Amino acid sequence: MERYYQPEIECASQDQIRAWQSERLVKQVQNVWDHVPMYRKRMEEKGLTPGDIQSVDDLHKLPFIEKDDLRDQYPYGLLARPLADCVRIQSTSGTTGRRVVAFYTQHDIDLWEDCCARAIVAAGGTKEDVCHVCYGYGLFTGGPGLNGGSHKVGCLTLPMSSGNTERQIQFMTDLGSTILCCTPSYAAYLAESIIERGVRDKIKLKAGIFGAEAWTEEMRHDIEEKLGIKAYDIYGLTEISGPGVSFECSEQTGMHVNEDHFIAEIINPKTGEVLPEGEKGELVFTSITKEAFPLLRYRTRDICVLSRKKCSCGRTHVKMSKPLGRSDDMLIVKGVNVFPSQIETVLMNQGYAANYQIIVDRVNNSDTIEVQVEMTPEMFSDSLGAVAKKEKELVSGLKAMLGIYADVKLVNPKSIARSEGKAVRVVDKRNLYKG
Ligand code: DLL
Repeated sequence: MERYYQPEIECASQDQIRAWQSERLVKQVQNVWDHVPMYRKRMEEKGLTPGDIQSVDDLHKLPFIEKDDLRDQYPYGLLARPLADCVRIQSTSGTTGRRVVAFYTQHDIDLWEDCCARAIVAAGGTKEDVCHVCYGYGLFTGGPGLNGGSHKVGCLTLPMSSGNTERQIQFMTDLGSTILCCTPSYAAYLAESIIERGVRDKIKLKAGIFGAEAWTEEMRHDIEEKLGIKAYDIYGLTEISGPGVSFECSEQTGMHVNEDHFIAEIINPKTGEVLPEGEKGELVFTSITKEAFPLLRYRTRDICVLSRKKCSCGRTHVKMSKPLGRSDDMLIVKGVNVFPSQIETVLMNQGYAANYQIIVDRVNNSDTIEVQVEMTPEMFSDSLGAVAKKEKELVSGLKAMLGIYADVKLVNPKSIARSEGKAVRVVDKRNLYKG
């Protein structure tokens, strides 16, 4: 079991972690200076040479890099190794703009899978487990990452990929899956389907490793209760490797960043200033061990808090909070910042499942926001008056949370499309009127 629990690394002292980071950062800076023209140019523009970066304390001197830089350099501009040394590409799931592709040498694949293996072990995984992976396989990193991690732990791995819920449940019951890996929205859908089919007592799941999209604590409790499991969060992004950049342990109070591979910083998204531990801001990562596609100070757009508080699991690597939203997912409605997660919290606190959609529009020059949420099956047979009362309760709950009026529409059960991957919760019609 302990194969991928590496206490000498995961429980190392802060001094040791800093020493590893400094040594690896210095090497990585020299590497990109030598091999990636864009980095050399950016550093020169700031009057920097590799010699200016002596330790992690100098990290803040380096320029940031952003998603647009990756798009501009598409496809090969940021490669730090000859293409012949690369064995894989993966790509982001973004639907707008040019896709971003990331390259991996075999060493990069290995370290990525090691990170996923650590996540599985932290969720209680051992070689006795049956690990059911229904993240998508292919260009998306979810399936390949957790698949590789599961192999390393020695679990029996079911490479299910996403979709075909009937078959997922069949295999889950026939083969006794014990660990489920998928997006939280798909886990919620699977839970709903398992209960509907009356096979809850036939499943042997004990843990779920859910990530790739934002989900609230309320949703965690709902899934845990419906499936009778412990649900662990896992975070990552294609640009930095994929899932496993950070993962939750038994304490379930944030995700340990694999600090021997990635340096995390929190910055003020407006000014770029580095913020002290405990302050909320944009998460920035530097990959210090990657060969093919190393990114220095990559702005994730995810809004988080970092904490070095002692963790009961013994791991010492810094913990990041669940992303509190993405700076580019935040909606500004009537001048007020609205995060979809705030809406989800209100819905789930009032007993609804996480099947909802947020529709933002502009009518007569004023923003409107409508939340459509499915009635529970019990409510479906209620009188119109009872439904109107429930809608009112939701409107006042949302007003208290967001500070603005949001229209609420209770819709028929099952009328909102279920997602097999990342759920699309927001339809911002205002974008249609732009340009
Ligand atoms: O979503 C990698 C992944 C796969 C992570 C499976 C976890 C599990 P991308 O498609 O590149 O990669 O999307 C990365 O997804 O910047 C976050 O905004 C969001 N995200 C990822 N994990 C979480 C999470 C994969 N646990 C983007 N909570 C990131 C909230 C998450 N958001």
